[in-house]
Amino acid sequence: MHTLPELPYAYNALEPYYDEQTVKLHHDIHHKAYVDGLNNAEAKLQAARDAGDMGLVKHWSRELGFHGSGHFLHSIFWTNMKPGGGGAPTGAAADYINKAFGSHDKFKAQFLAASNTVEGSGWGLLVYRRDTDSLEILATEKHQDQSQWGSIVLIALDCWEHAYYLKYQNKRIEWTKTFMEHLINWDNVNERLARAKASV
Ligand code: MN3
Repeated sequence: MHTLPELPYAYNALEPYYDEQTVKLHHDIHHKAYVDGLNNAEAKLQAARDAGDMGLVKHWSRELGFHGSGHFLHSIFWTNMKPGGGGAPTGAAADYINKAFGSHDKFKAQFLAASNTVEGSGWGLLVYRRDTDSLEILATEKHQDQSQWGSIVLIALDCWEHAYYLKYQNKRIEWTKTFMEHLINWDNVNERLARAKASV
């Protein structure tokens, strides 16, 4: 069973950049729905195995990919932010960003452009690849399309309208800029990079 992770801060801790109402709805309702959807898909697949009936495996496999990816990306997204966040990358994250993208400014320009132009609902992602020991920026549609197998997510920026519409309305470009300049938790990115590098 998968469970909804607690937020690492209070609902109103990210004000004024991320409003309390959106954080509460986004975490308690939207993220929770992905946890429930993932658990349900796993339960239905177990039932299919037990019954020896594979008739709906195609459907539940799709649900597994969608809700599972939704749960895992939201779990990263919450920890990617902190009160008083933002600024320039630090530590190894800064070194890897400079090496992969040329500079923090160039990284930021590409990451924001990728996030702002995801068609429909999706995510801007910064990922680490162990095979190349390098970083990549992905623009993933829904939670699971346009990804790269083997990527380990370091930054997940939610660009679904539910992530920002109450406060930012249609202005996704302001939401993504605010995330980068006032919310991002570089300590968390560095912790994720260290764990990714150490993973097998
Ligand atoms: Mn979301």
